Amino acid sequence: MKITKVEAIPFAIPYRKPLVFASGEVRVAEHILVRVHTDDGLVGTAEAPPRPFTYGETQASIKEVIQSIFAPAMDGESPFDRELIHARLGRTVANPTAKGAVDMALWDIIGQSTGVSVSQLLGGYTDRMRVSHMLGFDDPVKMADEAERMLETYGITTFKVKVGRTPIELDVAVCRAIRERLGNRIELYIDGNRGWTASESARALRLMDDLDLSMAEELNPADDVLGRRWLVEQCHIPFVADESVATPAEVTREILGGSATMVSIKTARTGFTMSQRVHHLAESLGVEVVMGNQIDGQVGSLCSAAFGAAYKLTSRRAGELSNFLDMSDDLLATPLEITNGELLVRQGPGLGIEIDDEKLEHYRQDR
Ligand code: MUC
Ligand code: MG
Repeated sequence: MKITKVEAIPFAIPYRKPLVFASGEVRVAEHILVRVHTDDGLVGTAEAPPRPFTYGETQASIKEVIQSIFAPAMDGESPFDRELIHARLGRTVANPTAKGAVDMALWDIIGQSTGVSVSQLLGGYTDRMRVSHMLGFDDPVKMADEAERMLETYGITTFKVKVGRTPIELDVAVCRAIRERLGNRIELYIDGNRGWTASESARALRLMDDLDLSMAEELNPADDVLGRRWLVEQCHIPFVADESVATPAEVTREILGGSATMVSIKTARTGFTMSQRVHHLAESLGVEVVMGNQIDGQVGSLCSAAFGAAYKLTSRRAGELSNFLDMSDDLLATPLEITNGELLVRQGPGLGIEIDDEKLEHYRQDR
């Protein structure tokens, strides 16, 4: 089986409820649908959500790097030869989201051609993930309302609250309002997207000491090397590295350097192949992981759930798999459903991604 064509299709779907956080905001999902075609008719599919403020990739840059550099590097190769393809893609630095989507599309082909689900190929630990919902910036009452709605409608009991604003009292008030509204029925953790300094983060953690937060993520920049270590040393809950660990090597550096004690795995940026390496590394180092969300659509969330359910370590905590609910529409022919706070992994060969052609035609931007 040989790769014959790689498509990078830009599409745009508005958010009903924009997600705003310390490093940026998303009002329209301007993503790329990646399709890898083979000579025996199989097509692997994945989604690339650009996050310019995090990795410097845009919708245009992802389309360009896939079409001009990655597609020719894969042409005529077998989708099974992932190490060869990664070695070629790796000659281009960065571009994690473009590489991640190409990798996941290859795994989709491998699953389809072997008749096995990708989640089983990866590890096959379970068939479901508990879901955690990310709450973007708003005022305390509105954010508590949103958390309550998610609990009542979808049974979601884990919430990641976006923090990192100044004065820090506003974010502290948000976390307090959510905890007071929903009590001990929920798990609560925070993500600063590097918005605070080390000392602001330390003060915020002290002010929220009674709120039973379970994790703190990227509260301040990892580049503040000593400030980050100082903060992590006094943090009594796991300190999650997210955008500071976009590669397995960065996981090694941040964990061994004392700048984090836990890792967020995002298939959007490490695909399945590099996410496997991050998982194995985390397991070997004895650090916990959480399946993160790069503000993925339904295709990306399905991929993230497939990976998360593949291993004991990745399925232990709730995965951030629900932000597609904030989008006005999506591309899957059979939409994802969250019930009782859980998302089921698609069974059957490959990833189980079937695109609604009419919707793709409507939302694609290259016609
Ligand atoms: C997160 O966990 O930080 C925001 C930016 C990004 O790249 O992912 C999101 C969520
Ligand atoms: Mg984060």
